[in-house]
Amino acid sequence: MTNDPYVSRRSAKLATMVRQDPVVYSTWSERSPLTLEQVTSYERDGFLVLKGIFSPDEVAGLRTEAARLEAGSQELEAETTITEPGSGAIRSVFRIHKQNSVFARLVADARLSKVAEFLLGDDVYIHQSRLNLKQGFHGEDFYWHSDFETWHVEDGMPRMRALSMSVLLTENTPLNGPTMFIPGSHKIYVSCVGETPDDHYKQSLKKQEYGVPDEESLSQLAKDGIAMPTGPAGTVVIFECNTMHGSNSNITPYPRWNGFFVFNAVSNKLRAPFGPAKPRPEIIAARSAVETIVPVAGPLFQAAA
Ligand code: 6CS
Ligand code: FE
Repeated sequence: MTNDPYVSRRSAKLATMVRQDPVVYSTWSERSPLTLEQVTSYERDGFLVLKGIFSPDEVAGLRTEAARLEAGSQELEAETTITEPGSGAIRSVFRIHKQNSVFARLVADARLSKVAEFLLGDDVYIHQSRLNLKQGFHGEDFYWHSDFETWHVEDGMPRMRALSMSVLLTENTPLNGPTMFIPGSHKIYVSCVGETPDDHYKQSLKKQEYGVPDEESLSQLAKDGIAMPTGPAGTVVIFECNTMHGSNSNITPYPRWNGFFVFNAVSNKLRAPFGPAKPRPEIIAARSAVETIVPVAGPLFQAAA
């Protein structure tokens, strides 16, 4: 009998269970990198929107770098680029913090990393990074899911002590498929049905079909509403690893490019997957190359000499 409190994809029976882990692992003080109101809001809702933490020049620099990558100006590790099942347009570029110096600097930035350290109550490292380039006309949806359910079952992430920071690289409007969150859903774990297929990630990163919550559970979670944060490039949306989220397809001409950077507590490093025996590759889940982040203060881009 497994003593895994977050069993999923093990039976044909659906189940939901109460979260067994704290949401915020530190006690707030005047020295915390967030206000008490922000911490309270994040603990209650499972996500938090930060606007205006980067200067217009920094935002422009991030946007330019994303456009360079999208235009294919940088050679990327082949298997890190995921295309849309329909059009073949680029859907995601994984492990971007290891392939590109601008995003390597971004994840270390104190304005992000120190917030992650506070919320996770530990030193942190990047479990996964990706640019999700939801292109105009061709950007397809990301169906509802809990990231933790996948990272627990397929990557062996022991506990809910991780969070994602989504840095908007183009404006997210109600029209071009922003990420939607179900407030409070992080406090309920939805155990999914179905056996994880071998090499599931080759399919799931294009369109996830296992580890997908059932409609009854989703309807129950969403009974008090769904939130859809929008904002200009440079907005940061922090969301807890178990917050139910998803996004619609983008049939507008306006690209929705977002960077996603997953901070995991170093005390929560990956073990053997709690589902399939074979761990997912390093490009999706850092397992051997785990480097504790050293927060870096100052502007993202050094002023030209
Ligand atoms: O499987 C994963 O790790 C990825 N899948 C989704 C839909 N969100 C988290 C992550 O990018
Ligand atoms: Fe996700």
